[in-house]
Amino acid sequence: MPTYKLTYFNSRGAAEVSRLIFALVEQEYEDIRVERSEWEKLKPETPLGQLPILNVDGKVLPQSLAINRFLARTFNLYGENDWEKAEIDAVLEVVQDLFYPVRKMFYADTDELKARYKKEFVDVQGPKYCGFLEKLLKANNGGDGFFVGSKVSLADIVVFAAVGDALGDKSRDYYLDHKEPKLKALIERIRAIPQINTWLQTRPKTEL
Ligand SMILES: N[C@@H](CCC(=O)N[C@@H](CS)C(=O)NCC(=O)O)C(=O)O
Repeated sequence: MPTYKLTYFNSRGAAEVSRLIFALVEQEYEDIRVERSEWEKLKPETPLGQLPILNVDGKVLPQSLAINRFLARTFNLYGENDWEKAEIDAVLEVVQDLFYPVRKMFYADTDELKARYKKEFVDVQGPKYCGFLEKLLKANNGGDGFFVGSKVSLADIVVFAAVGDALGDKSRDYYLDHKEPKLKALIERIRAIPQINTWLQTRPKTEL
């Protein structure tokens, strides 16, 4: 069995989907959390000067989405055939679309702009993209199972991380007080998976 080391900062951020996958499949790995003070020294030693990175038996992979897909393929969470993989990709792309306005809101220069983008997000883009997710979810088994096929996949984990977990308690204000009952129920189903729930209870507590 390969040895896995995941390096990121001490936050959920771009590493949490990978951590959730490791938790779900109960795969041992080293969860390395770099302090900002250590980062300047480590940065030039990383492939792109960015985190997260995944080290697998000495080989180093950058880019969180590549890492997530690699782990999903390795642990059989990336669909049963090419069509299912494409359906999973479609869900991942909706989440990427959802993240554009989220980033705009977080990186706004002034409090006034931040408030404006937050309102736009809560009123317009959040419901739009959560509506897309609800639609895709309902297209499979009426929305009472998972996004794709009959078992949990990368799609469910990514949506859980983005919509149910990314902003911590604030996630509820931003996304889930909307009208997407199936999406809301899926988030709670994923949260209730014992391995996921154990990770959520025991992981380091961080704001983001
Ligand atoms: N597309 C990349 C973005 C990576 C990225 O921007 N990482 C940030 C943290 S979320 C980083 O390493 N910042 C420190 C730096 O650039 O010095 C990914 O998803 O892995």
